[in-house]
Amino acid sequence: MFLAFMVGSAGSGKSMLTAALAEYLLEKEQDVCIVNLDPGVLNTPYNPDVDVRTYVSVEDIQEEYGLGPNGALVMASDLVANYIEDIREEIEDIGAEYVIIDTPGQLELFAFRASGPFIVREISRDPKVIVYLVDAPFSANPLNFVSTLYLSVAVYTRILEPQVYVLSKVDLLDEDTRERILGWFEDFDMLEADVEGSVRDESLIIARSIVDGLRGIDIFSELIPVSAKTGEGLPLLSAALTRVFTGGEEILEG
Ligand SMILES: Nc1nc2c(ncn2[C@@H]2O[C@H](COP(=O)(O)OP(=O)(O)OP(=O)(O)O)[C@@H](O)[C@H]2O)c(=O)[nH]1
Ligand SMILES: [Mg+2]
Repeated sequence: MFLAFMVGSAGSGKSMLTAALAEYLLEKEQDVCIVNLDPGVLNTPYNPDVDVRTYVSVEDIQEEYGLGPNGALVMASDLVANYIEDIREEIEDIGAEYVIIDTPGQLELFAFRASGPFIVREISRDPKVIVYLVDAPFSANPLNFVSTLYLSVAVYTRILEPQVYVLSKVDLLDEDTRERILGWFEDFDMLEADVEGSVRDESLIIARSIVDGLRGIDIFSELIPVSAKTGEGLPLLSAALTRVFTGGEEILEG
């Protein structure tokens, strides 16, 4: 069994990508199980095989504890940890080869509270990968791109599983912007130049230092342009996942 967690900032396209990747793998006649770990989601663009909302209800928590929507979401995400054995059993009973896991809308609920890393650790002992979504329209600004990468580093320090980077919603970018963002990921000198160009003089030293900070971090392997809407990039993403899961021994066809 292989587990792929979709992780990214709010609205980065996690749920849509969960649906699109599952559909792609099913078409390739792979066994797929979809898990929804987001207790706050109202409608999912897929039919979850395993759903935390069976165990935890944000509405009930809001009523019972008199919390606002954000407080209730925090509590709900933590409470999911209490049901991790049930969730693990459900996933094991289904016994699919690929388990695609949609995570809570707010990345910080999943990555920065104790419950998220605990859930990732306890959900299975099988190989895992974090699919980190870099929101394409948001990342067209070089400083936003840098902050998204830092966020992914923070996720890595918490979860310590291999990360595959996806430039999500790439259908929303024009060709130039798309190439520029992909170029930044490959070449931090280019990123530095564009960051410097986008800040005022007094922030220049800070801008240089933050890009320099990225140079020492070697978790950035490749950034795969993907659209859940058009299906672009799904074969590349699937091949990248296979490489992680098989330690590079096997490369998926087409
Ligand atoms: N054009 C385009 N829009 C997308 C794509 N993926 C997602 N969207 C849109 O982006 C918005 C957010 O998508 P979701 O999949 O719900 O993102 P999410 O990360 O699950 O969002 P939260 O769980 O609410 O944080 C929706 O309006 C989607 O229709 C894509 O590949 N292309
Ligand atoms: Mg979602």
